[in-house]
Amino acid sequence: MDESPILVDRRAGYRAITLNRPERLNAFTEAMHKALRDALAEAENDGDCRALLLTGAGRGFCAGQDLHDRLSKAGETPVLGGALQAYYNPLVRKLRSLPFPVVAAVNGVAAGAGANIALACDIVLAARSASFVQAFAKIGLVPDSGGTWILPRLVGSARARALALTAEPLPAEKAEAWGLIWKAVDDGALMAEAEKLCAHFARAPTVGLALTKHALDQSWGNDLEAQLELERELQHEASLSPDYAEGVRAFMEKRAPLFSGRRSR
Ligand code: LHQ
Repeated sequence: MDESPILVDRRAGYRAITLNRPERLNAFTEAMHKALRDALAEAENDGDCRALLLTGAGRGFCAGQDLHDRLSKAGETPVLGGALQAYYNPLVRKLRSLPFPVVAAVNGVAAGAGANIALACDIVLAARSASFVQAFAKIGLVPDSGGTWILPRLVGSARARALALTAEPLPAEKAEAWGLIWKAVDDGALMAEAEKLCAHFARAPTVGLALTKHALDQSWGNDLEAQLELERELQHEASLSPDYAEGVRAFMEKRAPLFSGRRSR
């Protein structure tokens, strides 16, 4: 078995990253955080990378923080706050701001920070056998990794509160029905669906998609007036991309567009 805490597979136009500590349901250690941080920076700096697929090895997606690891130790020094500041918060910010779509393929249980890291991705597909658990309440912690922000926005206050306060597992199909995730799919079809989506994004107008991610994220804090103004600015920026020119040309010529994903002319 490969001992690296994450596996990176460079595919045509996208990268697949697999959290790889299956014996611990891919719980996060400091080493795994560092490896993931480096892999995300590399993907971001690679102009040919136009999507990212995030999944887990074995039967789980991610069980959150590894409770045996140094970062989990409670005591006199407030190490947990430090762990969020050093690793979890930058990870969530990075997933939200990567300049291409991030697809989570949740292959099994996603618990604690593992659930909220999945939910920070742009599109979440989950195997029918997977579940989402806000496990924090079972160990006296507060949902982190953006959980208290994203849960009420995705499922509304009543459901967010019950999920966070009870730590009850939410099965994938119910997560789809509640709008927590995009789709629950048959276990055997999960990876093929996620790969198909990433292959689609690898040929998509990446600049426009990156600006779309930004607009949607900003909308939570904006009133309509501010959002209209932002859309005006972003549309101007999108219209300067070579892919906009190609999209219009292809439409006029009644052919499929060939998007380069290039960030400037
Ligand atoms: C684990 C873990 C795990 C270590 C399963 N650690 N070994 C941020 C900042 C700093 C510190 C604190 O935390 C945070 C954010 C957080 O993420 S806090 C939340 C941490 N996560 C949890 O509390 C979840 C703990 N795990 C569970 O509740 C269960 O394992 C779930 C519901 C995920 C899965 O249950 P089962 O399917 O029944 O599997 P299992 O419990 O038998 O686990 C399989 C193995 O994985 C087992 O090891 P073993 O040697 O006994 O076979 C577990 O000990 C290990 N494992 N989660 N977080």
